[in-house]
Amino acid sequence: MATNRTFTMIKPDAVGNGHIGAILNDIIQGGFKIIAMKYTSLSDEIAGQFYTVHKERPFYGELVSFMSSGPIVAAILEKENAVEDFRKLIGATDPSKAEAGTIRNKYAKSIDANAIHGSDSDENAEIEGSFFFSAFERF
Ligand code: DGI
Repeated sequence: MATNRTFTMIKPDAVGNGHIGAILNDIIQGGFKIIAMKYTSLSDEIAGQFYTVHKERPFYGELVSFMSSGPIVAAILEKENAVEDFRKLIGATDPSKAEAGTIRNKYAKSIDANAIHGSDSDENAEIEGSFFFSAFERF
């Protein structure tokens, strides 16, 4: 499998609960290399643009206001089979269904505040990474 990239965000709940260090450690121990990273926060407008694919879903408004409720950490990660392996590392969307040892199992409390984002396809990884990082920030 060729080395490729995925995009992640440590969400406001996990940042607020002091889990940035532990989550980055799990990511690095999981074999991912950090290609780009920033600590920032999202306005309602920017969060709405990022999650525009979910615009028609009933939880879109809640999702957007949650994602703009506090600081986040955004990063581009590299590994063989990055998208699929990262989805395994973070676990199911609903933390009560996430396998033991996964990031959502360890650090998330609910389906809406679920600690971390991971791209669901190579195409979205590229779109999401470019949304946050300009070309010269991506090595
Ligand atoms: O790819 P995922 O993040 O695992 O999940 P997704 O693409 O289905 O949904 C994107 C995010 O939307 C998810 O991480 C948390 C939020 N979400 C998903 N389902 C619900 C939800 N938020 C609320 N409030 N209620 C839901 O049922």
